This record gives sequence, C-alpha cells and structure tokens, in this order.
Amino acid sequence: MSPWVFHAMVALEEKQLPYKLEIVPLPIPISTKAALQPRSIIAKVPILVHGETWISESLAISEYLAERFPAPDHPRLFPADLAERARARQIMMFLRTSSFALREARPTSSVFGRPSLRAMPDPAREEAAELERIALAVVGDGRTTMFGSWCIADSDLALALMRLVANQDPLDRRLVNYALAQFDRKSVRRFIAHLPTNR
Ligand SMILES: N[C@@H](CCC(=O)N[C@@H](CS)C(=O)NCC(=O)O)C(=O)O
Repeated sequence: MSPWVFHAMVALEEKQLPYKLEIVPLPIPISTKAALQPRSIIAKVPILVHGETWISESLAISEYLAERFPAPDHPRLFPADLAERARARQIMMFLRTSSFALREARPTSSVFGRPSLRAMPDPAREEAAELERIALAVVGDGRTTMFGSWCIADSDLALALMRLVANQDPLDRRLVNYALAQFDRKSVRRFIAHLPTNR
C-alpha cells in the first residue's frame, strides 16, 4: 500500500527485470529495522537488494535501476531529454515533500483498498487544488503522458491524482483520464495484482 513501494515496483516492471518480492509489515518491527539498518542504512521500504547493494529511498532505487540497466538495452524510466528529465524529477520531488494533509485524508489504502468515507478537511482540500493546478500545467492538454513517451514520474503523478479519483473527489476530467490511462499500464496492473488483498 506504500506509494514509494509502488514507485520501485513499477520501475522494476517497466525495466522488465526479474525480481523477488519480500514483504515486511508496516510499521516495520523494531527487530526487522535493526536487521536492515546495517545494510540499507535507512530502514524504510522500499529497499532494493541487488547483489551486495542495498538501497532504500524510492527515487534512489529508480535512478540506480535507470543507470545500472540503461537504454537502449533496457526500457527507459526517465526522459532522454535533459529539460524533461529535470521536470520529471521536479514533479517527483514535489510529490515526496508536500501534500501531507491530502495523503492523510486520502491514503494510498483508499486508492488500492476501500475508499475513505470522510469529508476532506480544508488543508487537504487546498493541497488537492494545488496538486490539480500542477498536474494541469504538465498534462492539461489531454495527453496521457507528461512528455512524448511514458516516464516514471507519470506513475507517481497518476497515483497522487488517484487519491482523488478513487475517492470520487472533484478533479478535472482530463486529469481523471490521464490517471486512469496510467493505471491501465501493465506495470501498474502487475503492482495491483501483487497486493495482499488481491492474492
Ligand atoms: N522517502 C522515502 C519514504 C519511504 C517511507 O516512508 N516508507 C514507509 C512506508 S510508506 C516505511 O517504510 N515506514 C515504515 C517505518 O518507518 O516503520 C521513499 O521515497 O522511499
């Protein structure tokens, strides 16, 4: 149910890399944290284990995969164009450092599990409006990807917008279509199939 695990798994799926999933309970038990810390340093999920390399922080994971398994031999995660890549990172950093009230009122579990029945408090509503403004600035013309082709920032932005779509909160129709198109990607469908509730 973690948006950051979602990011890492979509990255692996889009790269078409074989992987084995090990699920840890949330919050992570103290003993598990203690066992993870010597290797991943920051004991939060997701953690990518590749040989002797243990990396947490979702963006560090997708950047590692992008550089370790680069195009053209492997599908791209980040735009080839430098300015587009910077824009993608800008959006992903925004999604990781903001919208805390919205995330609390419309948690990831309300996207992949049961919708939240609570009305949105004002701070969450204001953050939803800011998210909508930003999303319209990057995909407001009805496209289903931010740039000419998919990038990993599309999946993150779609998940943020799905907090509103899944809970039937008001959202510009173009953004609803964008989020639903993104959620129809094979990588996202495979993430959803992995969820304990769907197995
Ligand atoms: N900024 C991190 C956030 C990772 C994070 O906060 N993970 C949470 C789950 S959503 C976690 O592992 N929490 C368990 C804990 O702190 O016990 C990322 O992008 O990966």
